[in-house]
Amino acid sequence: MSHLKRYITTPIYYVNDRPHIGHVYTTTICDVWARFQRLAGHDVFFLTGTDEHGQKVEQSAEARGVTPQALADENSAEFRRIMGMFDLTNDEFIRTTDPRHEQQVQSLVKRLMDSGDVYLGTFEGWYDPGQEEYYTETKAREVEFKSPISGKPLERATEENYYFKLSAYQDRLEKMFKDHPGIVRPDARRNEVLGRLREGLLDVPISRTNFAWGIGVPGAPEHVIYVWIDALFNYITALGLADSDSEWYSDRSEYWPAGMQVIGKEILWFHAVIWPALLMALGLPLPECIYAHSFWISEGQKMSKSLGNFIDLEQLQDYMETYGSDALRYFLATQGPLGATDSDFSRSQFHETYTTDLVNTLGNCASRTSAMIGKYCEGACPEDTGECAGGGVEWSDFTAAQVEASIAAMEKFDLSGSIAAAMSIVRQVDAFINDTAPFKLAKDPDSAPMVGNILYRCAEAIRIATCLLEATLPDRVQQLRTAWHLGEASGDLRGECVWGRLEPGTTIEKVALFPRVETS
Ligand code: ME8
Repeated sequence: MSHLKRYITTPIYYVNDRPHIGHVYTTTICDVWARFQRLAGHDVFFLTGTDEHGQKVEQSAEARGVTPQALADENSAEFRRIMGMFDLTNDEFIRTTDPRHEQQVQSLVKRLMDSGDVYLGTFEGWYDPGQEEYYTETKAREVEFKSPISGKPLERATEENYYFKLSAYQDRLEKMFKDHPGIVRPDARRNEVLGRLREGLLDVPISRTNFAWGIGVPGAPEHVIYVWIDALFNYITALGLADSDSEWYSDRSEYWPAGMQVIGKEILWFHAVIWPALLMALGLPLPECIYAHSFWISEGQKMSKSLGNFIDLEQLQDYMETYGSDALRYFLATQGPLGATDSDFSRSQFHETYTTDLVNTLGNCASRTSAMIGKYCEGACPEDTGECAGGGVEWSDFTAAQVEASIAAMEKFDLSGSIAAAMSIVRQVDAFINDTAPFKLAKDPDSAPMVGNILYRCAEAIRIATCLLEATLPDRVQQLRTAWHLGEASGDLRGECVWGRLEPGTTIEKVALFPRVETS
């Protein structure tokens, strides 16, 4: 990635549902990336928000006897609340009912009408009311005239609609995938899109007339702009791209194009095909990467409303209370469904990951090291006199290689790879302590310099590893920074990770970062 300004987005979440693990997951992994980029000195804009229009919201509101706006207000507030609850550092929370978004969507659609990319046409075919999606005769036959999502019968539909001329973008989209194969990742997802692209593209209806809860088509208010078009535009309206007189534009327009747009695999088509085609039609640059992750499943089963096995906010809160918010972030980032396979969210695996990585490895190493510095060096960071301390580790080279590996993995949105590189430093410290046994050497007063050398190396390696882990474990790394008097992050991650930055003489207090949790 070449930009100094880095823009990362999550999908905007539907307000007709309550927040659950899926929403927390996507927003958390984006938060890890955003924090990491900020620690590396980049100017980051991190966007999330809520998708508030459409027939489903209108129907849910009607069922509850409230206005769609009231339902949207209530549930959007709930999504906004989780951003605070999980300490997610989004720079904006966009709502599609915000007049600043609505007005820009209208002007974007108007531009597409003026350029001929949007035209009025008649559709005859099938409609899935649950998904708000139209099917051609061929597609409807393929799914046996039933919704592949809800299983309910498709309805016959004839409608005069505005269409987006997607078919005109077939060649340009094919070329896009050829020239920028990394635009959709992981590879398995890109290949899936390519396969479907080869079947040929049809124009997409982008307006509806059978309900009212949405943004009116400019000049034809009986038509409501399709919720997906309205929603996709959030990524650029939040930067004010369609209103050059706005504050949003003056403050944020330079963040486009996005560096990373993260979504779940079920909304790949809209983001990998329709979204780039809309941008091409508007003459805007394309995002660098659309990353479609897979799904969390629960204790081996797909999560669904009917099974009632969604990991909900209450459960997530329970994990946070028991293990701490950093533990939840660590589990989501390292064990989650980045890549092409689904991941199982199970209590036992959560516990095991916490105990193995955070209690027994990182927590234990930091506490052993600080306890020994307390005991053998009066709590002051010793000096590394360079005397061979045994253990056979070239610390400076070894840590430099892990730092580069960790940064490179994060660039590719390989969160677990980035974290693994940092954790390999901590594991090396663990092995080093066992090999060199400073607690034995300390019995002989003549070995004091050697003990100091060993402990300096341990503390310095832990310091470097935690710089790399800070985006994932912000709370506990802050605790370590305080106890070890390391100061705040400088915004120069690479520089901070250079071996030897830890000043001898620094007060190193004992830390207990991750308390052991007993399973009930
Ligand atoms: O689709 N595992 O909103 P939505 C992991 N409004 N992530 C999951 C998940 C799971 N089991 N379930 C959901 C919408 N997600 C539209 C998007 S964007 C212009 C409009 C996450 O509320 C994942 O990121 O249904 C998925 O894409 C998103 O929640 C869907 O949220």
